[in-house]
Amino acid sequence: MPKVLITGITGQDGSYLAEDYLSAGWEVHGIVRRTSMIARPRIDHLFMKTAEAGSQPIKLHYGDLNDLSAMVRIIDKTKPDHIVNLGAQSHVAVSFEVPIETSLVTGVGAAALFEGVRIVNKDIRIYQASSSEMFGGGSGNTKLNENSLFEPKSPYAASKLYSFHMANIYRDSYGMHISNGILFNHESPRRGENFVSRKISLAVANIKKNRQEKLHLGNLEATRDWGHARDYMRAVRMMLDSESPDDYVVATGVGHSVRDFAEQAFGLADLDFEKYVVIDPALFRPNEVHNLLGDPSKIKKCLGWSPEVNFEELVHEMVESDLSNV
Ligand code: NAP
Ligand code: G4F
Repeated sequence: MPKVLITGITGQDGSYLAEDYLSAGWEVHGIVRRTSMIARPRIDHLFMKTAEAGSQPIKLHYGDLNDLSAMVRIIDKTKPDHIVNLGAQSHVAVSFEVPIETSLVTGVGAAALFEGVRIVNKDIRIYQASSSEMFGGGSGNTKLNENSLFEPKSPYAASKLYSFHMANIYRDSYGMHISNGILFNHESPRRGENFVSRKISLAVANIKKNRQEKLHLGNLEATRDWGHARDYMRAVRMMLDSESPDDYVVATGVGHSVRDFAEQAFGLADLDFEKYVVIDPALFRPNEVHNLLGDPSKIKKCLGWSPEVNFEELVHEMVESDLSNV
């Protein structure tokens, strides 16, 4: 049975990717941090409650991306065919508060993983979760592609750019199969609650059920190219399955503002967003990425990927999910 090792398996993307690999018949290994709470709500459903622990097709291992010895131990023990590096301090605004931690986990942590693979077995295929944040944004209609200039605007983006370059350096220097997916924003009902899409869908549900009065937001005019996380994790597997490693932009090619997202989400619950949204200066970032719009032509042409869920369907799924869960 082929094996995959996923860092960041407890996150939004890790949960979809684990499902995808399991349904394809792979054995799934995940790296988790020790936390005081054992609950891992995004992946709990993947464990068969009645099975013996040893016979589970999914297994978790304690480790931290900053601990090279743990990485080497886990890679050596699990002997994976693929490694997917999703682990990161992934929140842009938070990275201004904890820039050093972000650099260590999101930047150096990735390098530690590549080095661990080089030490144990250079033939393991690796996916590195790079980000459209590395571009620092374009003007409203500029579609960013693999050749666009990188101008990182946050500690998060700079850390991702470092790991992007390290992935390329390991690929070129040692012939390793490492691909960078330059993914634009992707969301789902499993999105972390402090990213703007989920913050909005959750607020809509809470306001509808009289549990919240107002929604505080920052910059409503920022635009993003929002897709669905499940579609984007399908792209990740395509990169890993491809014979030659490469770098690919993954995006829908359609942009919307935060205002558009809020307007549509509130509208789905028959609420007028103007009545509930409060602009809070504290939520503006020290250095904003105003527009992110991607050009996925390369991955469409080379790997045959295209997104299946559009913006309207995405917002609908998130709002419906929060309405039924709140
Ligand atoms: P997420 O929900 O924030 O998940 C991040 C994961 O990283 C969690 O499982 C987290 O574990 C783990 N992690 C954090 N610090 C770690 C450490 N020191 N050692 C090991 N694991 C650690 O992020 P996501 O949205 O799924 O995104 C997945 C990856 O894609 C991230 O690298 C992100 O930067 C990148 N990315 C995301 C998007 C997007 O729009 N979602 C776009 C481009 C790139 P805990 O559960 O213990 O916190
Ligand atoms: O949802 P966001 O926090 O996502 P952001 O900063 O675009 O980053 C996400 O996508 C990146 C890919 O492009 C990933 F690499 C990264 O890991 C993460 O997944 O913010 C989106 C926009 C920003 O312009 C922000 O200023 O929404 C604006 N915004 C307005 N009010 C807000 C809020 N963002 C958040 N989180 N919270 C607000 O209240």
